[in-house]
Amino acid sequence: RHCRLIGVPLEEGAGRRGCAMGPAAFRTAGIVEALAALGHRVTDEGDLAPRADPTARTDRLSGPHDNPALKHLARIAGWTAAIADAAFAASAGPDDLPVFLGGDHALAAGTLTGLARRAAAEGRPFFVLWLDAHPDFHTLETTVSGNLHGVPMAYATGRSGFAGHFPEPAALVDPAHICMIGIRSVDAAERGPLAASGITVHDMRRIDEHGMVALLRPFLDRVQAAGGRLHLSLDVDFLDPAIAPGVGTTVPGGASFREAHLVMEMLHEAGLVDSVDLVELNPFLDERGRTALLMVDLLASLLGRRVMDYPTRSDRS
Ligand code: DIR
Ligand code: MN
Ligand code: MN
Ligand code: MN
Repeated sequence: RHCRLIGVPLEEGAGRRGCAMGPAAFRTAGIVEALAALGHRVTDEGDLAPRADPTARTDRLSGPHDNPALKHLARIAGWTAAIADAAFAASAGPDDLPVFLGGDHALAAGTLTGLARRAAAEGRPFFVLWLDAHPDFHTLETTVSGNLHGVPMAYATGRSGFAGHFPEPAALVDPAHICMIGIRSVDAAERGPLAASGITVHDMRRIDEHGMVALLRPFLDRVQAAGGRLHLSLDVDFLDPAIAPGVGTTVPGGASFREAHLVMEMLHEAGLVDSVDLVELNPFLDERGRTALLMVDLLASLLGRRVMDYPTRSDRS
């Protein structure tokens, strides 16, 4: 594959600063070298910048639907426009595999809609595997924190209230083509709409009870049968905080080291993933880069690294 690394130093969508350092931390953790060692062509395409988006002239919604909690609305709208165009452009070639180095999860408003546009142009259905503690299914009107990393899935699936504030999406994501795994923090205002949406939601309890394979396999079979384009959106807080402390919104009871690698190994074997978001890494909160290194190892697993050809610590020293 041609792995196209695209840095998205966006941190205004999260409640704590630091995600803007994410792209640099992934590079320091050796992401280019890890993918190149697997035989992929790798290009580091640098960092994106937000557009001055004419859609959002203010940080406020007007009228009765205003939400005083909202933070950086116009700025995130400008990022969304730039990211959506970059995602569409970076997915044009048959071998292209764009990897978006976040940056907080607000960046998925751009990647999901830009990649949905690409899939539509190809005449293929677009599927999303969402690995996260959170569904990020708030609208601009329902978010309580006002942190816009909590809204990208609502925007990309066409929930109401974004028009005139975020860019008009070139294409939407069909909720029936979304599978969420690892969910364990859902706000009250998200619950009803999420349950009614048609999105497949596997919370942590379902992983405990059925195991990762039984949850993931049916979804991958559906993508395969449909000839679909598959996007992986991996939020650091999918992982248990004991192994991934470098994130601003830790939630106890997350995916284990092996559960996470198993997902990546299954995705590699299926050969279906066409694009990836690595989001919410906050190097300011990390412990000597261990979360950045784990995320790079997971991506390497997705792109073909196996135990039998992985250098051990003693080989490397
Ligand atoms: C919470 C936390 N649902 C919010 N969201 C996210 O602020 O809306 N944390 N995405 O990572
Ligand atoms: Mn998220
Ligand atoms: Mn999350
Ligand atoms: Mn409005």
